[in-house]
Amino acid sequence: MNNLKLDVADQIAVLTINRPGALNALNSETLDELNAALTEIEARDDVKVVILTGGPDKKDNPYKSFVAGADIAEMVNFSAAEARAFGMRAAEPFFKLMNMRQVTIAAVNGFALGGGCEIAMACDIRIAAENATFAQPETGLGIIPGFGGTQRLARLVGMGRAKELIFTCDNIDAAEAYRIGLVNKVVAKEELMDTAKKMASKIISKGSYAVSIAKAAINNGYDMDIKNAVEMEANLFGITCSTHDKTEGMTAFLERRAADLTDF
Ligand code: CO8
Repeated sequence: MNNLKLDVADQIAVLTINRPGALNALNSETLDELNAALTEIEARDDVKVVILTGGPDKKDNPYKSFVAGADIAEMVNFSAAEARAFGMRAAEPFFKLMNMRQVTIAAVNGFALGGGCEIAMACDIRIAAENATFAQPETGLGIIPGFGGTQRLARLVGMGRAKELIFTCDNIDAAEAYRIGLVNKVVAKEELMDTAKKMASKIISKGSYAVSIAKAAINNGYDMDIKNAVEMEANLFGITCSTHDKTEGMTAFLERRAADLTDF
């Protein structure tokens, strides 16, 4: 892979977007590599959590940029059809981040602009370094967010705030992103990866099958009416009751000992 690095250790896959000359902007090649890497990860039993982050810039500053957007140099001459195809090319890996059975965490280590904010929003959880900057600058470029930003931002922070951010193109810092619910946590930049890995380890210590079913329940129910959503949840709850982990987890509680979860 030219623009992506994959490191797996302790059941955590760290995916680093690495285009130092373009502040990790997403071009077609990177989107395809991301899609291939996520397909591989989905099939791996030794990965329970994926952490997505940005590599250093060309001066080797690791906290400059998470992803500075979609690649403007690639998009500048797009026809309408090419632009649509580019959007759909991103939709596949972005939906993987959102729906894959493993938990996905964006560790936002600097600029998360345009497509950078959008890819972070496709992850389950966002942890930001204190120096991170978020924005949807697209309308200033004469376009709109096209990697799901008009949809996911409104779902995360509410329609009013999403409209303000998209219409004004304002940059917001990590503290403001936390205040409006765009990120889950803000930490000192030096602590970003440790914090993400600690959260990943905590998630891994739970029943991984139950976590993946809970993720599916939250995702699938979000756009359903509440009655059908709760029924869907009851059905999924029933499935978790057929697992070893349910028997072991509850028996261990009653016997006042630590549970030995096997992830199914
Ligand atoms: N695309 C391509 N190259 C980029 C991008 C980008 N998004 N961002 C930065 N770069 C490149 C610069 O061109 C520069 O390259 P070079 O060194 O060869 O001149 C290098 O990265 C370093 O950038 P700067 O010199 O500009 O660094 P600064 O520290 O001065 O500024 C900024 C950093 C503020 C991040 C600045 O680079 C910037 O404003 N970047 C663009 C941010 C932006 O507008 N992002 C949104 C892009 S649009 C988008 O994401 C749409 C998504 C949906 C598409 C859907 C299609 C269907």
